[in-house]
Amino acid sequence: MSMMINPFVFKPQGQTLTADPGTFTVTGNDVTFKRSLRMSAEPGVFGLTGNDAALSTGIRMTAEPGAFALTSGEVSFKRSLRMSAATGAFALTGNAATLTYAQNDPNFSSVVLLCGFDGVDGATSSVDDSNSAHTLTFAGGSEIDTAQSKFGGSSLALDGSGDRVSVAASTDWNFGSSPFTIELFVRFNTLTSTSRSVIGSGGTSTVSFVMNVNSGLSDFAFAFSTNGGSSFNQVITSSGVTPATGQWYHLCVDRDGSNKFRLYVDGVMRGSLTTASAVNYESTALAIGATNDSGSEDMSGWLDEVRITKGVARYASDSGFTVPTAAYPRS
Ligand SMILES: [Ca+2]
Repeated sequence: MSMMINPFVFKPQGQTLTADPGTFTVTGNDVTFKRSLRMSAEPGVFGLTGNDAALSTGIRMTAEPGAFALTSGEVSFKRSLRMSAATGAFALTGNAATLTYAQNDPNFSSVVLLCGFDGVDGATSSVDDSNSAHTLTFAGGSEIDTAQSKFGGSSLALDGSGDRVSVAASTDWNFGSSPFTIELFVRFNTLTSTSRSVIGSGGTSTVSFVMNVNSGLSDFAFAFSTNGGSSFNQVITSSGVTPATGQWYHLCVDRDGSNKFRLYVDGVMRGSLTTASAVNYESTALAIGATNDSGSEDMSGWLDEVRITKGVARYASDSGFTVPTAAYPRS
């Protein structure tokens, strides 16, 4: 691949490419931008030319040999863009641009779900950026919403009345007794005295796991079953934090190699327990925004950057971690 960059400033460590207002050009033969690309251009002339291109839903763009051109006065590509061009002439020109490459994730091969919910306001579909590329099914009135976003300009909006995004049954949710990490950003619109769930899986009479706000609204919790019964026999509740509406929280649970489960709120460990038992698995859909795919205890609010990593305890620290300040890497 050859690439000419002018007048970009390239910062290898931060993997960030920026250009001040003015003309810029990126040209090359056989160019590939990965999904982690963020590219935006302020109002002004913008041109993208190359050899044949197809732009499909999910904002994936590929180019086969042939001629293609994409032009606009103002262009913004979201994080989920994948752009590639086969060998041949390729040019990218514009007026003020920022290209940001996310840091590579050394555990990306273990990521089994990664949802940024970036898209057009009101859209009822989105993509899973993990290698599993699960199909996301928007139930009820679930939709992409640009009114609230942690990263990427939009998030998933759920109204607490039948909304959830379901992801079909998969052994990706069968954690067994191995490490795993579930994390996401959530912002509640309303909270009532009923338990409200942000993510979960399992049946209604044979439960698996759930991350939620407990009834009474006194704490967050991660609950799971080790016996496949009708109620969660293991519960980690948070202490020292009271769930509230109108603010983003980073919620996370991980299980390390010593079988310690930690529940973190905004990077602070707020609860833990240790058990060697496996987390029950019921071969049911994963519900984003509810306890299960029946829609039980569905939440009202927004979710962003939902990530599940199987086989890895990403944080495994009583001292907690620094909450991500950018979207998770897409590679
Ligand atoms: Ca987003």
